Amino acid sequence: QKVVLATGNAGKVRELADLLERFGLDVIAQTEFGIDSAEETGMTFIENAILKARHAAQATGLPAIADDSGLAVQALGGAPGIYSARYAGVDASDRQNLEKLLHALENVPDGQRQAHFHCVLVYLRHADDPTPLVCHGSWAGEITRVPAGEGGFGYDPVFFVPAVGKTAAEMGRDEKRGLSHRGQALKLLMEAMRNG
Ligand code: ITT
Repeated sequence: QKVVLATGNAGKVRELADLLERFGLDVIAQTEFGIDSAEETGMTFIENAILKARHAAQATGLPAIADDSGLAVQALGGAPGIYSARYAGVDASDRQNLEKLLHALENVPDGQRQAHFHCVLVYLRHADDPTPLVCHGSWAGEITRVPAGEGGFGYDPVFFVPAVGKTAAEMGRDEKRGLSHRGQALKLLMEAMRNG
């Protein structure tokens, strides 16, 4: 079964594609079709994930999986949230977003730096599928004062997981996936797909 992975984010592809392949899907990244990105006009991770999956399904005629995710920081009232990818501006790099976050939290004391990653994965059987599969995972951590680690992507170097004593960027790919918002959403999605 072919499926288009509706993301232009290479970090997401690395964390999703191999398990979906092992699950039995023939995963084709959106970039291989040269599809442009969908406009993310939704107010929720769920809406944006559906918009992205629908856009890719429309453009390819294939079933589509999309990931909308982000970081919600308690001391910032849940920001950057759905705006995580463009926190420091529309064309901001991961590094610029992360620097902006550290700056925003400069005066927030240790003990008040809690945050959650969220990931919503959506599976659309076809562009006008009225009952998409929608799965959510979240991951609790704390924002560090300095980046640490080379793995992962995005905010991983400043996302510290106390129970493990590491940032997400200091974890191996399988270790991160065993704990992360995306790993949990993926597990739920594969269960949902197995059940129809
Ligand atoms: P697509 O829309 O093409 O999938 P995107 O990067 O624009 O790519 P989002 O709009 O979902 O995706 O933004 C998610 C942002 O949240 C992402 O760019 C990261 O900065 C952050 N993020 C999500 N999951 C993360 C993770 O596992 N580790 C670190 N940062 C993450």
